[in-house]
Amino acid sequence: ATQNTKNEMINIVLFGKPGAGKGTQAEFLKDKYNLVHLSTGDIFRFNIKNDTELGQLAKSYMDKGDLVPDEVTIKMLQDEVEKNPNAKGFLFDGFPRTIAQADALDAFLKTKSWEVTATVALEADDEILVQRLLERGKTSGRADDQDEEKIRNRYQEYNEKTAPLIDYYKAQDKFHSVDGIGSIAEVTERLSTVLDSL
Ligand code: B4P
Repeated sequence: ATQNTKNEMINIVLFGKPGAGKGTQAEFLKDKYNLVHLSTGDIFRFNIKNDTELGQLAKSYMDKGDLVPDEVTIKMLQDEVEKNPNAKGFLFDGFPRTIAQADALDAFLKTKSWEVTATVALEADDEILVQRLLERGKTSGRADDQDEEKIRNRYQEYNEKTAPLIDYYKAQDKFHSVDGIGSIAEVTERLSTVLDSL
């Protein structure tokens, strides 16, 4: 396990394909490990709901199932970290999603003498996940969950831009993965086993 020597700061990256359950699991993990939960997807959706400039920009990408540009996402994430000066650690949910975002995160944390402690990935088959998202789309009102074409595009974005992060974190010896299929409680239990070992 990697440790931040300067302090007890624990920074976890929760990783996985669209619909893998990152947001679902983060709700449990943030309380259990006393981490500040930062979901870039949630922050974008909050901005869309409030019709901010950032929200309008993000919406044009998210509605198609495209990733929001790196500069915008990175700046937003850094601002959110700065808003939590007393955090004991962060749970990054849905960020980073590109190598550029991962590099920016490493560089940014380094300015505070922090680092990513570990990345935990939720593993699941595309077909199961597409079904989950279509199911959610019936009630979520999320444009990106509504039709299969947009959902497929999100998987393409994932495969092209996000999947390379697996090797990125493996090279740093920080990559862990757990089976994301099973009940929500079972998956939380598997994630906890990894986090407790850090
Ligand atoms: P996110 O909000 O991160 O959404 P996600 O990948 O769809 O979902 P997540 O994995 O959190 O799944 P959830 O728990 O909700 O991203 C949305 C969009 O925002 C992106 O496509 C992109 O456009 C933009 N964006 C976000 N971050 C970005 C970044 N860093 N850079 C650029 N763009 C970015 O679970 C999904 C469903 O499965 C739910 O309905 C849930 O109830 C169900 N479920 C969960 N666990 C289950 C289980 N164990 N069994 C059965 N069902 C389960």
